[in-house]
Amino acid sequence: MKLWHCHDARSLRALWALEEMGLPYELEVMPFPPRFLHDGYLAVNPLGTVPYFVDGDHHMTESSGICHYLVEAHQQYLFGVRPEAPEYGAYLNWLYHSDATLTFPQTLYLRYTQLEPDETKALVGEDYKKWYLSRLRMLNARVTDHEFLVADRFTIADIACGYALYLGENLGISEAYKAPTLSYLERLKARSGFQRAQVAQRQAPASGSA
Ligand SMILES: N[C@@H](CCC(=O)N[C@@H](CS)C(=O)NCC(=O)O)C(=O)O
Repeated sequence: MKLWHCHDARSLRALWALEEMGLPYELEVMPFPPRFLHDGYLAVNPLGTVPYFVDGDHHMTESSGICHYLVEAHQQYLFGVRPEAPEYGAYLNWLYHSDATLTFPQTLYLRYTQLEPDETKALVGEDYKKWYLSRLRMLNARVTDHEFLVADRFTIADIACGYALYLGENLGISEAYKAPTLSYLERLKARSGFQRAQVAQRQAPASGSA
């Protein structure tokens, strides 16, 4: 398996999952955005985004989808929920929620306040920040009286949604997180799998700067 990654980008979901599962993988860490700063990356992934992931004939570009793939294709059910379990619907819902509902407005905040800043777009960015924070309502309610999102154990749903919380922290917009959400994020970051992913992304040889 090979994962193309940029430091702390959404590909961290896949890297964190690989580390939690203890699966062997090759990691290529590129400068961000790789579309411009990593020669030849568009030939690998025409979208130019990270993650890009290859396992044999399987090629994937969706961070939460890769986590799901690893559970199913590599039989990592310790980190997943089987269809016959009562929590299966909730599990899939959190997995999709992580990117479609949470990371989506964060990306627009990042784009309009940091990557392409100008006065008008900054207002749009601020609006998406508020939108993102209001969308944490469901997660906050859940972690107020549960240690993890589903099945009373750590799963890839925690990786997928936990990454969105971590991205919010890196974007400097976590000051509005409620106390249960903040403690949940701290619990996730304290995991050895998360720490190993951090070490892996720091230690991988840098490649392909333009
Ligand atoms: N839905 C995809 C989105 C992938 C994505 O947009 N990744 C961002 C990094 S967080 C990226 O590569 N942006 C650079 C670009 O669009 O050129 C996922 O969850 O993996």
